[in-house]
Amino acid sequence: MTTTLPSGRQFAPEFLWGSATASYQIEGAAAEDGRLPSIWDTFSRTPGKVLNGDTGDVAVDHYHRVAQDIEIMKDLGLQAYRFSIAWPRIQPTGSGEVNQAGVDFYVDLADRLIEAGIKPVATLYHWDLPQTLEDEGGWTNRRTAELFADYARIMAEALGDRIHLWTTLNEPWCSAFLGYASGVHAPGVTDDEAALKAVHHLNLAHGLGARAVKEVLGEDTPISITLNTHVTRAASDAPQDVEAKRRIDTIANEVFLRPVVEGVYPPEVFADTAHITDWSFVRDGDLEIIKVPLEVLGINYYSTGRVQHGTPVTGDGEPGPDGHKTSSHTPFVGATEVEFLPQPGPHTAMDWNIEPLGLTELLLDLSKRYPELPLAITENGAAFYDTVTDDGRVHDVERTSYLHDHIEAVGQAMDQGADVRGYFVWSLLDNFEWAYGYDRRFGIVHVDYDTLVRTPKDSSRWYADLIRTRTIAPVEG
Ligand code: IFM
Repeated sequence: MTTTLPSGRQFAPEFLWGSATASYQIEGAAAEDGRLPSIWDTFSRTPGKVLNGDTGDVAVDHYHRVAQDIEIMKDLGLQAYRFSIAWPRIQPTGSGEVNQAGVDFYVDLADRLIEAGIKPVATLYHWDLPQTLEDEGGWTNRRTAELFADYARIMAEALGDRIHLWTTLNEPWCSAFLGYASGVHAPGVTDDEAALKAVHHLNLAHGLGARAVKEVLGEDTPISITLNTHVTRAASDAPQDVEAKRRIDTIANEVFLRPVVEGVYPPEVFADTAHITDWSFVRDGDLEIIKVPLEVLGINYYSTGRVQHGTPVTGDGEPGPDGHKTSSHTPFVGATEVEFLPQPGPHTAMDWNIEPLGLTELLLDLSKRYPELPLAITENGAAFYDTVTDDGRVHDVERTSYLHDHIEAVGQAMDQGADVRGYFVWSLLDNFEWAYGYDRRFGIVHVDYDTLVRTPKDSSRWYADLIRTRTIAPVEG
């Protein structure tokens, strides 16, 4: 893939450049220092759930290699590092006593980052729910949201003012719908009503967790949530296709955006899902709790989708045209007559189409809807099957081109008025890519999974230059 958008754009000095990871995907040390299993430990150990039977037991051993990984971040000149905290390290059973060794790990991480001049951006939940809580219903159980607030309070007390930006949840859409509807993610449930309950309890957890952090650290503490807002287009202007897109927008985006930003659920979702649930799990006062002033809205963007009126594509684990693994159940609950269509290429190794201007479109749409709400790209990046070549390097020109074009796409949105504050590459390191195990590599730093040796890829050098010069350089090669 070559670049399709121009080079040369310069970004303002205050624009924040970083990279992102998540606990279960990189830490390893799954049974160390008091950590107990999360739903991903259980899921990945269940035969057939993760490609090649891979697990996060070792991952890339970040737990033991923090110092080395921070040196890499320093070399790249990262200004911020977005990591997630593993709830099962902090409260191994999800409630009650605090595991001090787990807390210490993140306090030490934050201290080392600050010492290295890198701003810590902490996500409280990136999918590793303590298994004990799942045994009691997981996100279908309102108590999980209440316990999340206790956990958030513990971390706020421990980390204090070290954190530049707190993020409550990463991509609650995946937790709810891939976890409880299509079941291709942990805990692997296929029950539409459970998924809708999970939606609400995740939203509630966001509100309760954000409020707990603010109670401890003050009203002005910067809070965010990260959503993987789907950019979906209708295959035609035919009313049925337009309605298909509307259904996806509702269940993929609006069901999180509207409560979090506006304190309401989109009324259409009640009609779309009336055959599944009456939503009586939403209690008086919940929506007021969920709406918390945000410092920024985090956006994760990778590709786009195209839909028409039709039958949802199901299957047995192959990547589907909606960008996710297929299962017997669609993750798009309530979108009963919607068919995702294959997207034209180029594609990444995830089979996701590469469409940088979808990001411009998304940022403009959000900033038009919510002009007072700043945005940050909390994840963007691409998986390819990278290898270290004889010269000891990884010539990942496709990834570099992807980053080049998407960062320019952010710039184009900013030209047209979008208030975007920062950009985080997904991911710093090759890592455990959930149901795809270690097969697909997203890192700008290569990890040899046998030796755990880290090799910065060419894309990381290009990104380091961008951070240093604040200018998008052309991609060579
Ligand atoms: O690896 C994931 C990450 O955990 C959440 N956002 C998408 C990434 C790529 O699939």
